[in-house]
Amino acid sequence: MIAILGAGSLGRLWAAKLPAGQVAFVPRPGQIPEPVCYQFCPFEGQARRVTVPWLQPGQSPDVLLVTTKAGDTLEALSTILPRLPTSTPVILFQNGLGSQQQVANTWPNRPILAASSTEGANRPEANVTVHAGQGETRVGALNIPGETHLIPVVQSLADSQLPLHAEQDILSRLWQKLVINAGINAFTAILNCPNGDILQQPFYQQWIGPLCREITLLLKAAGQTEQTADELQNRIETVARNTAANTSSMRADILAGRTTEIDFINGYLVRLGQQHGIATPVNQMLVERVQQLH
Ligand code: NAD
Ligand code: KPL
Repeated sequence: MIAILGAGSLGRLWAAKLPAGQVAFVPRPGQIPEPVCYQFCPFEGQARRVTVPWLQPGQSPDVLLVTTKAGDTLEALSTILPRLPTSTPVILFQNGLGSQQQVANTWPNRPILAASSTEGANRPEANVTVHAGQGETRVGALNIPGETHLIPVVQSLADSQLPLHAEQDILSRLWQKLVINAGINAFTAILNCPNGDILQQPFYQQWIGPLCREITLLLKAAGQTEQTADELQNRIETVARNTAANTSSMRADILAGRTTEIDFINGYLVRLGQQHGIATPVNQMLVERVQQLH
């Protein structure tokens, strides 16, 4: 049995793709025990109805997928983890960085893994989940107890048919995605435009160079593969062009009136800069501008 904490877009994608009967959502305390029913629109092919039960008291899943937003993750896990055996592997699917470390530091003896996923899922209506973009998911251990669980959990998720790989250096993968999100998401939210449109905007053109210079110093301070500011900007702009028509997750959150994950993207970079004595005025400015939109 695979349990999923966070019955939102990504959680519903995984629940729909995993074999029926092998997956359950973790309820919030006091949640109505009726199963979750929704229409699932796969990337290709016919839409279908999906029904997912809630995890029942006493049921012990083989693995827990955590698909809450970064800012909700610690609190959500605090409710469920005391009820699960210490040996249950936990896979964190959050974007950005910071929430993963919070979880690993809070439960150092539990097997904690993280996933970096480029799948795209959204919910245009409450009871409709769309698999909007095909990507891949890399899973790796965040702590030593997680290491022995890596291959078994990747095997147990393979039934989903979603492209999935075991990753030996998941922190580096999370960093690579963080850098892209740090250079695209806030701009799309502030400018209220699709990803590709930021490239023509004076606000983006003014700040992307200084932003990449800050990130270059932070990558070095964090012991990550060093990249020049120009290399970073090229990578960011390649992704912006390849996803030109997309609404970024941060812009989507703002448009839907949800809290964004800015604290775990540019906000994480600001906190890292403070720890290392590296000034991050552009990241700070982007955090403040997005927070004003909340
Ligand atoms: P979402 O807001 O659609 O889903 C989060 C769900 O968690 C919501 O249904 C919310 O009610 C639930 N939740 C919050 N607190 C809870 C609690 N205490 N107990 C139980 N449930 C709780 O968000 P999403 O788009 O599914 O994204 C989830 C995470 O996955 C984010 O960090 C996001 O960056 C990352 N991610 C999403 C996608 C995607 O395509 N949607 C792709 C890659 C990564
Ligand atoms: O990951 C993304 C997001 O929207 O969060 C990008 C790469 C910007 C694609 O939209």
